[in-house]
Amino acid sequence: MIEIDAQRLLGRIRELGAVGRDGEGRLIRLAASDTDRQGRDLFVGWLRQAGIDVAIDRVGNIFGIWQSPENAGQAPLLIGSHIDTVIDAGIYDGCYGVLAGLEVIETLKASGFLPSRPVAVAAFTNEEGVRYTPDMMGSLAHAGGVSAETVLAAVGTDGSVLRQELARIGYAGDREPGFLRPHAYLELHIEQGPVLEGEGLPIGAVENLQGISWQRVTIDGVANHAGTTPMSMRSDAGHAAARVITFLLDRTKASNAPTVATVGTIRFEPNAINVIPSRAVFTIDLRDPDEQRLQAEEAELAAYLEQLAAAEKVTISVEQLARFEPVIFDLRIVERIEAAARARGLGVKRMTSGAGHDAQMMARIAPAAMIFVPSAGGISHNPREHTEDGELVAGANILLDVAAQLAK
Ligand code: HGY
Ligand code: MN
Ligand code: MN
Ligand code: MN
Repeated sequence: MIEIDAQRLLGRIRELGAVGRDGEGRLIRLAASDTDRQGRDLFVGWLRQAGIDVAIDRVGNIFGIWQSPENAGQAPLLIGSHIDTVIDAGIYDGCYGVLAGLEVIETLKASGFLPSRPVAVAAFTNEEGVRYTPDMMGSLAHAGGVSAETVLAAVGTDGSVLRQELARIGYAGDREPGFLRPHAYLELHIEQGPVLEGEGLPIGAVENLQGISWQRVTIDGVANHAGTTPMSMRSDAGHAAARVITFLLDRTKASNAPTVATVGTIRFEPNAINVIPSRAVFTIDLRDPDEQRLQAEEAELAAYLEQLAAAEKVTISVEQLARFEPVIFDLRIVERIEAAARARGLGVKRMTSGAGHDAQMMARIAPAAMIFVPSAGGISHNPREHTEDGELVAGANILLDVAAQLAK
């Protein structure tokens, strides 16, 4: 059995993980930012060093395509993920899968393997969705779920426009999103949850991925004096926001369904210690593997907002930032992942992905599946994100084995 070059992969993960640190050492490579450009340049440099053709599409998705005169024009096997990060990120989320895809291509090339089809690796734009929404934006465009024009018109949380930012960092490519129609899609990713570590298993064969609903809630009340306004006479946007957050999180905590809810951002206006907030703006991230239950939770929230607006004498508006249904991956590929793990004597289990991934978009246009490796303490989107070197190498070797089968 051929093996990936462990030191080359681990070295690149660390080298990319050092790119985009702020003054406090936090890793921040938000989509189409200067630090994202640095990460992209590093990855493209490695592609070119490896003699792999580079193609960039209009929304900045980067593709490295290993093809020969014999197989060019065949639908490629595509291995992908992302190298943009959240704020104060770990070094593995997304980057591991992109660099393992590059590693697999270099290893197959060096082994003399002659694939019947091209093998490509993708780094998709704005998977994290922190600066521009929705998340998984580049892969959604590639899968035809949103037009390039809509993506390029996206306005960021900092008021930037994605089209201009991609041009500014030199990644406004010339290929149309979707120019590459994959024969199959594979994504290797850290689990970002506690399941594999909890069961002492090195490999996850991901068979499905939960639905995601992102909403931005704006509550408008009346600014007033904190000292002179009786409690009964307030239209307090801050208190209304607190009640929504408490309703939502208490409800999901009390439920024994797998629904998860997160309020990750909030701001008050005018945001002054002695002024009753006139406005509260916050985001809700609601997820569930079951579409019906996710819709039911969205309906419960909408009903609560309606009655709360009357009770608190405020107005409430909701903007849907992203909405993706649950996804079932390709069972034949899931079975190949399981068999490859067992052939290497590695424990493996089928599992659901709690996180969103580019694979959920690629599953719209090709048979797709994911491979997970453990996350220490189940921690991710946090600088303490960690996976052992041996686990990273094992996952990349499973990716290698399944890729060789699908590209044969
Ligand atoms: O939000 C997610 O699950 C992904 O990391 N963008
Ligand atoms: Mn990720
Ligand atoms: Mn992430
Ligand atoms: Mn993801």
